[in-house]
Amino acid sequence: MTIIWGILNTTPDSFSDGGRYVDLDAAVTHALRLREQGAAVIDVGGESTRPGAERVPVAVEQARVLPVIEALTDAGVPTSIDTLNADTAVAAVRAGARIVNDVSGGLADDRMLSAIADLDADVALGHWRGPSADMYARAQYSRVAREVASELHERVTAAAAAGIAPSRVIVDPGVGFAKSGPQNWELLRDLDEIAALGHRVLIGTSRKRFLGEVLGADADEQRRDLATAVTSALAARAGAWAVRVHDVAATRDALAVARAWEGDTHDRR
Ligand code: PMM
Repeated sequence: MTIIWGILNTTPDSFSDGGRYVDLDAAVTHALRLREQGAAVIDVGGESTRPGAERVPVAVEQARVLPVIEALTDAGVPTSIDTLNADTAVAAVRAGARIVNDVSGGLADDRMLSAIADLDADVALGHWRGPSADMYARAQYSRVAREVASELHERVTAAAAAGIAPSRVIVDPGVGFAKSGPQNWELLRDLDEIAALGHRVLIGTSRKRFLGEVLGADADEQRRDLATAVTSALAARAGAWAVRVHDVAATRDALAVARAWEGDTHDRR
């Protein structure tokens, strides 16, 4: 069964829910709501990775995320830490996070993989070709899924060399990271090439630009959430272990429909 990661961005500049959850109480309340709606994990991020985003100082990132992770851990809610920084990953796991979610697959901080090796946490390695500020210049592929799989395989090998057991590794093909709209769709269509790596697969399409491109420039957040629920259900059908979304309730319903399609009509209300 595909699980849901609920997104909690504590950044003032994230493109989709920017600024709303900077306040600790508001962040925790929102996360508890996502949990109630069916999120198995709350993915806490303190630095935006959206295209064009500037880096923030590590101290600022940690001041945003650590109190939220501590509060959610106290409340018994599993969390992951969405970070490019090894120091933040270590501090977040000490605060209770169970998974390090590094969209760069360990490339942004060369201390990341060895730091994770010493932690009691799993790691999600994303496909990445460089910093947000200029990633679209790197969107050159002949067969996108094959190249993403091979570059992810390199990251998994680097993780193993750093001492991270393969069973701890989740892979994420990085929808929207150094990929054009059509390349994102091709990647999703060929998801079996990513699944063939033999690791749990995480997919994040939520509210991303390529959905807006299909729906029309005026598509608001609500319409992108509906589109996200559809892509998440299709990703589930293609074998995704987890989907990372803002609107947990809509995706929970879409996943229930996908399961029923597969013959699982078990009532989970
Ligand atoms: N996308 C974003 C941030 N973190 N993490 C993973 N593992 N996969 C993703 O696709 C991903 C991510 C960017 O989206 P956001 O700014 O809405 O969080």
